[in-house]
Amino acid sequence: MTVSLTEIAATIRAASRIAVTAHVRPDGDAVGSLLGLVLSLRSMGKQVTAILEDVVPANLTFLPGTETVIQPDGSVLDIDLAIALDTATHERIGEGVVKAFSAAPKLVNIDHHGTNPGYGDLAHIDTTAPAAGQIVYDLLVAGAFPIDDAVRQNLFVAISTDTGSFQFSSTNARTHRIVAEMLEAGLDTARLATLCYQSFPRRRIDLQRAMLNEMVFRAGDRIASWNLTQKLMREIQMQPGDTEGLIDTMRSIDSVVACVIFEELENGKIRASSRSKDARVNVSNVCVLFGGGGHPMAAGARLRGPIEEAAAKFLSALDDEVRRLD
Ligand SMILES: [Mn+2]
Repeated sequence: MTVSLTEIAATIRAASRIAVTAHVRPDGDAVGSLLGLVLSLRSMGKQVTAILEDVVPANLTFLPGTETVIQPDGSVLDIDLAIALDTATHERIGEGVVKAFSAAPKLVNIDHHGTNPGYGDLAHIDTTAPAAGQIVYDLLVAGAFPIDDAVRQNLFVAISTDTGSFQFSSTNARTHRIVAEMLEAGLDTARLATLCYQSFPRRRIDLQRAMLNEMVFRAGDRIASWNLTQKLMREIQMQPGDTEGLIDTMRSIDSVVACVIFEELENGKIRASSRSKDARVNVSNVCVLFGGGGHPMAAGARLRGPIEEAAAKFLSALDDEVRRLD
């Protein structure tokens, strides 16, 4: 059951000690929607903890407020309200954050993933929103909560990164209206776009070069995939956040309708990160087969290693999905 943003705003207004989190391995939408909400609530005088299981990746540390984000230290937070943003399942907030939230009398779940089961005491799941940041903006409007430049910077980056710079089909009229309001309020969107898309470390380009050399095609060049190994990550000293947007290069190839990056994690598991470019090809359905999920055109799953075996299994299921086009 999805509750209205007005009801969630009232719940937030009634709380004084609040903690906000988002998913593990946070991306632009996770960090941006988290800090957009946190900074607004702090300027209302609320005592707000911003907590993420994993550190904010280096490519996002330009966002105002990142220096105030903490990681769980094993303790349980003394709060009236916990909020999870952009997180499709409760476990995806991370083990440490689950524990930190364990004494919270109420958990609010705000998300845009269709596979979100609606966990928590109050859930607002809007699959028409292209980014959790867009829902947070509408929540701030619904509650008449303060929106200043720092809040706008965070929510703009959340929306921009999750829509692929307003390219993906999930981008809607509301998305552009929100950005228009931000521009009217004086937000420097060009500066933020430069920081997001024109400021890659050389290390990240080395990673991209390896991908271009090593990616493979199948299903008549309609599927592209790449295995990102621990060996390569060590060689180029990869940092969290370096892979963000990398998959879009594969998706940009004309014949490609679906693409996947298989990433070898430190624990030996394989993270499959998949994208589709055709509404008839639903990569979320494929990820669900392996216990994952997400959006129809952007989804992920974790598989057992080794990487070659995980890739073979996933790609064979993806072949079936792409065959829908025949
Ligand atoms: Mn998102």
